[in-house]
Formats: sequence, structure tokens, C-alpha cells
Amino acid sequence: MKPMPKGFLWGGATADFQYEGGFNEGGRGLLSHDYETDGTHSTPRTHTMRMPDGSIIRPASSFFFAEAVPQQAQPVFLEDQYYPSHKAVDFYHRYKEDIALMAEMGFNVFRFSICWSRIFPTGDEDEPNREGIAFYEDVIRELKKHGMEPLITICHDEMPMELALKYDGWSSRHLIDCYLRYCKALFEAFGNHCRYWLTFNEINAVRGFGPCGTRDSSSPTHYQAVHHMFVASAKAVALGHAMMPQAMFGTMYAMSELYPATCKPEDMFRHMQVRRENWYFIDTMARGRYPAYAKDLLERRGVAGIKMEEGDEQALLEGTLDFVSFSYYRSNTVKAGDPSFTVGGSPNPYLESTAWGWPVDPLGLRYCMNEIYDRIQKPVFIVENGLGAIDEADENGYVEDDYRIDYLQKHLAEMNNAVNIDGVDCIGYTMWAPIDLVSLSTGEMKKRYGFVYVDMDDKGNGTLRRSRKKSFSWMKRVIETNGASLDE
Ligand code: BGP
Repeated sequence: MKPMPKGFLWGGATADFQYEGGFNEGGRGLLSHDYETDGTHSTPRTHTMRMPDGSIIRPASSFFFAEAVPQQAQPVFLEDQYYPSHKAVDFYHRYKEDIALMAEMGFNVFRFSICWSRIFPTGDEDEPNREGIAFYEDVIRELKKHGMEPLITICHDEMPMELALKYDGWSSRHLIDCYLRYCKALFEAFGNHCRYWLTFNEINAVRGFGPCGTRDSSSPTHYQAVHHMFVASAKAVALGHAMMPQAMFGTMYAMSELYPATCKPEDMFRHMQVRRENWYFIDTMARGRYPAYAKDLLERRGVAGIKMEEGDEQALLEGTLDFVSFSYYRSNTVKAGDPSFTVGGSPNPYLESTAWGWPVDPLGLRYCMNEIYDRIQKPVFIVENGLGAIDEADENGYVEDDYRIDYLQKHLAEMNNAVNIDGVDCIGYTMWAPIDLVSLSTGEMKKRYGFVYVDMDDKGNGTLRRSRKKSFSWMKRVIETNGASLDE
């Protein structure tokens, strides 16, 4: 295969509450995800909350599974529950070892998210927490020492718990001010060393209490909250460009490819409508205005309109994105008359699925890159892609993960085709997640993605020892050859 263009960024991606741990160290405040249990007793994973009568409720409020959280419910920690974000896999204390492992593979970029409540413990302070800043300064220094470019996610599906409890999260415009204060602190502290920034993670997929802080996750509340996130992101981009002339901004979108179930015109039309559920986010943020179809989309969702304030439209125009970044794990299929379309969609008879039921579709990645680039005409950046699988490690922690190599080889070859044959401008690729970490949707540890095995089980038992899997040396070779070895 032809190599990828010179300067292509190769690396891995993580998120703070799945990776970092140290939840009560360094002055960190509590985060919305700190109350989520591991997923072993129920899937999806849930928050633990106490009602005034003492009863415990477990609303499913993570990611795609948003349920309403009653007004009176208060988050609580129970002794018989395990809360994975508290320790995660301890990047907080092991970042030097982990970064050295990534450097050994040849990474020249590392995507990580900053924990908002490590910088502003309640989200409402005037000044940032110096200890939190110092931790990330150390991480960035370590990355630079190894020749790696930081790619920073400012907000990965989370917020300080106080902001959810006090203001009902992003349903309040007050969050825009809190977010901008947080961004300004990051740009001041890290701006000289960091070029690539993502304002939000999977903004088109987050919903409900965990990621958005809203107790009511119904569409009118949700799309209003999203508007506040749009304005916050655009203002952050404008501020970032003013403070750091070299900086490039993206927002990250969950971009499973979407296919019509058949060539029946009704299926095609329904496919277009459902695809627009994602374009709604990218079009608005990359072009700087709501698309013409927004009105119809919102009406079909029962949303009478978005409340805008003076200056919002101007802010959207002045803070458009420099590139479009996205996660790609799978594709979905949609057919007319399927009102229950969520992330699962209709089955696709042509594809095999992972142990967690995610259809594996490498060509869909090439399709998706072309689709975005054709429409938006800005560089794309693949910032998440990988295979969650059950790994069996030997006594040395070695895993023969040929299935992971197979998945990545096929996806990376299609990425290479999209660039070298189709002409898509792609900045880089960060694989999810180079070191095993906690699953976002299920809270499990056994759903592993890494090139590096971490000795820990679903309940946090284990030595946390890191060991290289077979895929580690395979990826090293891919990076050494800048992608030319993908057809070996
Ligand atoms: C993305 C999230 C990540 C990550 C990944 C894999 O949607 O941005 O945080 O976890 O999905 O998902 P999971 O961990 O549920 O397997």
C-alpha cells in the first residue's frame, strides 16, 4: 500500500473517567460519572441515587440509555457497589509508564480528555485548581519529551456533579459561562504546547443526566441543552483562535455508518432522515448555522423551537470548526416504519458482529470519511476506532489478539484507500484505546480494546500491571512504515 501522507498523526485515545482514576486526589471535585456503577449487575451501567424515602434508584442515564432522573433523587455511594471511575486503570499515577509504552509503538499523538472537575471542582469557581493544572502540565511535558502531540478533549461526556445538581446541567445557559471559564484556563495553561483541541466528545450521541447533567432527557430539554453546547463550543473556538493562533479545533461525532435496509424509496428516504440526526450537529457546528431541515427534524421530535438569545447566531458563525473528528466502530441499518431506531437499527445480513453485538464494517469507515469530506470540505480526523473483545492473557500477561489485528488491519487499509485513492484529507488516526480501560457503555473491564493488557477485573481486582499484547508489535510496524505495511 502507499504510505499515508508525511506528517500523518498516529496514536491512541482515552477519556479521563475511564482511564485516569485518582478521583479524590489533587483537589479533584466529583464528576457526574463518579456515581455510575460497574455494569455487571445491569446493562447499561447506572447511577446510584437515593430518594427522600431512603429507597435507592438506579436510573439508566449513561450515553444512549437516558432515562429521566426524579427531581428529588440525590447521588449516593453505596458500600456494596463498585464505582469504576474512582480508580479506573490509574493513569493518574502511571502516566509515565503508559506514555513510554505508547512512545515505544511510535505514537506521535495522544488523545486524552481533561477532567473538568479536576480543574474546576464544582464548576463554579473563579480560579482553576492549581494541582489539577499541574497534573496535566506533567502529562503534556511527558508527551513532548517523547515527541507526541497532545490532542485534548475538553469535555468527554461529563461535568462537575455540582453543575448537574445546581443548574440541571446544559439545560441552563449558565453552563456556557462555566464552560468558557474552564476553556480559558486550559488555553492559558496549555496553549503554548497544544495545537489540537476537541470541544466535546460525541456531542450527537450524549443525552441525559450522566453526560449532559439534565434530569429530564426528553427532546425539548435535550435539544435546548444541545443549543447551549453549540454556542459554548463556538465561543470556545473563537476564544481559542484568538489566544492560540496555531490551534485547530474540532468537535467529535459518533459516526457509525448508516445504510438503508433496501433500495425501496421509502427505506432510502427514512435513511436520509435518520442520517440527518447526525448531520444536524456537524452541519451546524462546521458551517456555522442551523440547516434548513432542522425545523422539520425538531418538529418530528416534538420540539416546538429552540430559544435563542441575541448574539447566538453570530457566535455560531464566528466559531466554526477547523476539522471534523469522529469515532467509527460499526455501521447500522435503517428501514422505513421502524420508529424504534436507536443505535442498534435493523440487522445487516452481510456483516458479522463483535461479542457485544456491534457489526464490523471496515468499508463503512472509507464510506464515512468520504461522506463527511464531500459534504463539509474540511479535513477529517479519526479519533476513535477499535475492537472491544474478551482477551485471555497467559501468566505473563501476553494476549494472542489476532482478532484485534484483523479488525484494525482492515479498518486502517480502508482509511488508507480513502486518503490515497479517494483523495480525502485526513489529519490522523487515534485508536481507542491503546491501554485497556473501563468501558463507557457497560462499565466493564472485560470489554478490552488495548495493545497493552491491564491486569484488572470488572470489580477492580488485580495488580494493574501493564503487558504488551501481540497487536502491540503489529501496530509498531504499521506506524514505522507510515501505513505502507497494511497489506503485508
Ligand atoms: C465512544 C466513547 C468512548 C469509548 C468508546 C467505546 O462512544 O467516546 O468513551 O468508551 O465509545 O465504547 P465502550 O466503552 O462502550 O465499548
